[in-house]
Amino acid sequence: MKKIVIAVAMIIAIMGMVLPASVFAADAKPKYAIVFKNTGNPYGEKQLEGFKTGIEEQGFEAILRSPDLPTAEAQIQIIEQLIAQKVASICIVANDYDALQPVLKKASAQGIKVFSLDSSVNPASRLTHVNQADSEKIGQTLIKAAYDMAGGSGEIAILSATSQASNQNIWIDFMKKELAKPEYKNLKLVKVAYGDDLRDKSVSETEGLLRSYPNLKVIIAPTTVGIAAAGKVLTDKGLKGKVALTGLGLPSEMAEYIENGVCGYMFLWNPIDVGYLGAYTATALVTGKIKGAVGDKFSAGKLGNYTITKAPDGGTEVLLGPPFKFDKSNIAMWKKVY
Ligand code: RAM
Repeated sequence: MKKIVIAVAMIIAIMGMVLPASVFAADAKPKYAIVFKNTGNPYGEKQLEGFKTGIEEQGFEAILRSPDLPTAEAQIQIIEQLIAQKVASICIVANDYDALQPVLKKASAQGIKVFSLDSSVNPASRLTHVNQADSEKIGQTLIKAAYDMAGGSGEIAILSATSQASNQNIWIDFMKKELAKPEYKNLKLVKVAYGDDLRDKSVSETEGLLRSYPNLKVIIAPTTVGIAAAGKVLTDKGLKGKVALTGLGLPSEMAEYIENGVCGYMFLWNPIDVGYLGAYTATALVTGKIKGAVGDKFSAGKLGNYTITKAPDGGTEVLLGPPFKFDKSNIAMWKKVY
């Protein structure tokens, strides 16, 4: 018996010397990776789920990663591991616009196709960016909502995610530009608070806003974690009708606060579709169908055809579509979807 075991081991060892490693690999499918901001965010899980579906239905392997905390450092560690794993592409939902550049450049230099999704990296670090909705329109839509909820005047505050998240920051920039228009002169942005997409911190930041600004009329939270935390605080404190709430929320998490009237209405897109579009962007880049240049066209499975356009930051992007409004009339249906 011992002799047989030794003989088999020797045969395996010799084959290992003469045959390429890929023959032994359990599966030699190209690996497509996505890295989200942090764990514990149901929105992020939906995006990862859409990416996985899109990659697997094309016959490839998806690697889904998220660090525990939403920091650039934690994402850099994960990207280093993905480079070592020789993935075909990396789709990054960035915790910082610039800080990931060295590690992403390193990945690109090794032939890995790098692009961002949801929260972008700078144009020098990416081939393109998968954007969920027009960034300027998001800013304009949220300010218009706050204006209507405030009755045209008063104090408003923003509850964001991390101070370094580029998606939140670009939306906040566009909100500030919108607020500078004459029609919004009576609306005063008193504070931008950062809940870091962590539930507890978002709750305490909301409480801080209420303490510091007793006349606050509206909270805009352009983050699904933030808006759900604010919905809970306003509900628990019985502030419905006194402090209004809007922003970008996940229907399944926000249904309760839309149904109880704390949040009149909010906006979002389908996070599963964002991830799915990312999957087809990844394979189109890896096969060379697109380079990430303006005018490049590709087909994204069940979502149809897309064309790459110029992004507001000077890089390029693929736009999923317009944001969708959720209110009492449709939330019951959408809360079951995502
Ligand atoms: C949070 C995340 C995500 C953002 C949504 C709206 O879940 O910050 O990046 O796109 O909100």
